[in-house]
Amino acid sequence: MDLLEIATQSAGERLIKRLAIMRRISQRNDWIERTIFSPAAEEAAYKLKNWMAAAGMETFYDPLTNVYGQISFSKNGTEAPRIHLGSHYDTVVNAGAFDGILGVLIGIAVAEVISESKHPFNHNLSVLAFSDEEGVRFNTTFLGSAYLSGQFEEEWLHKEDEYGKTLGEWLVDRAESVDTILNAHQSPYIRPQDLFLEAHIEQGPVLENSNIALGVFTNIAAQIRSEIILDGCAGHAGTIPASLRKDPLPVASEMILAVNQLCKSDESIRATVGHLEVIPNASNVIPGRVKFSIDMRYPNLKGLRQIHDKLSKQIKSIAKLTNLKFEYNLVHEARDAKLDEKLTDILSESCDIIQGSSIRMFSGAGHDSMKVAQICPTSMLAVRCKDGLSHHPDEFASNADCILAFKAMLQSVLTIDINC
Ligand code: HGY
Ligand code: MN
Ligand code: MN
Repeated sequence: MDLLEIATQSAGERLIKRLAIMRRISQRNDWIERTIFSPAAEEAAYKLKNWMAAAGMETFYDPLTNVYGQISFSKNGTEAPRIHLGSHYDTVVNAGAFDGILGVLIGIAVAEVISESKHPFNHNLSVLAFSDEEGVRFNTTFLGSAYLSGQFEEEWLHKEDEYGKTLGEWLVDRAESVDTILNAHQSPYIRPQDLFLEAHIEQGPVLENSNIALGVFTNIAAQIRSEIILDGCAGHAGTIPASLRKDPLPVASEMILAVNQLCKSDESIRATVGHLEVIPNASNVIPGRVKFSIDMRYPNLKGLRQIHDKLSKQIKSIAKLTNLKFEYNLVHEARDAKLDEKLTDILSESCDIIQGSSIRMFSGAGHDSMKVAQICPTSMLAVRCKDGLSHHPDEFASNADCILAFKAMLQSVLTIDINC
């Protein structure tokens, strides 16, 4: 075996070991959960930074605990165009062990091979570990990738978590001034002259049904998230007759049914009520407040906005017929992303080399790539996952498929270095 093959072999072994280490880093003992600013997220960030440093990278944290590293191989210094690899290291609640983190660890493995093998390389190579793609704490997504690519929005500083603590307040704890955050626009780390490649589990069944390990995403669906708050009056479950109740839960149920009907009406619409809060949430108390989320996806933002308008009107008309206080808040919107054709071709050719074929696919799941694609050429490698399951503890990608994805990503980076 030559140096490249030897380095690839050992980096692949470390990749598998690190996936196992990462799945044990969680803020819960009973499931995987790594939310931005949690002790688990910070433990993960620390490990990732050390692994990047061990790959020979100059490493950084930023105020949002993105972790990133760069080896400047370019003779034009650190400001020359960068090849960014990576994904997110935060997770949903009761998460799987591959969503996001696999792409980060593949990026580190590629950097290790190029660094260790001393393979001739002329680009600045950067690995990114985004801190908040899932948006669990503040119910908005892509905070990390938006920040690093100069797309941070000041209003996000006022978003509260479940304890009422705003992002801005979290930054004070982290000895970061709000100005630092807002000035990041001036010198983002991800720039138009760079490019970004993200490896990510498919989170769907297409690759498994096609009996193929790797594919390439060409487009990512648009997404909208909204939050509905209904306020009535809490009361004693045993003494208040129905006619005197101001119970928000039956009304919320009618609204949630409307969401479900919408989904059934058109298979290309994905609308989900994933978060439902009943307050005070006690069996012998009539609820006083109900909060729930609606997550909507559709191939393009124009169509999604029309569907969302129709649904929100329907929900508002249900609220109007009641004597409840009602709030409908649009909390997040991300336009669909068309990924870069040239990079998609390179990833596809790498899949052909590594596995003898490849397929081009649409991603219904959102990714940091949709944010970064608004700044620089971006594309994504999709990795088969068992039963297409994700956002679930049984989420699974085989060691063999993870290694194939790593090799395809390495192949793509070496091709880009020669041709771009
Ligand atoms: O929700 C999504 O599509 C992504 O997994 N954050
Ligand atoms: Mn996810
Ligand atoms: Mn993800």
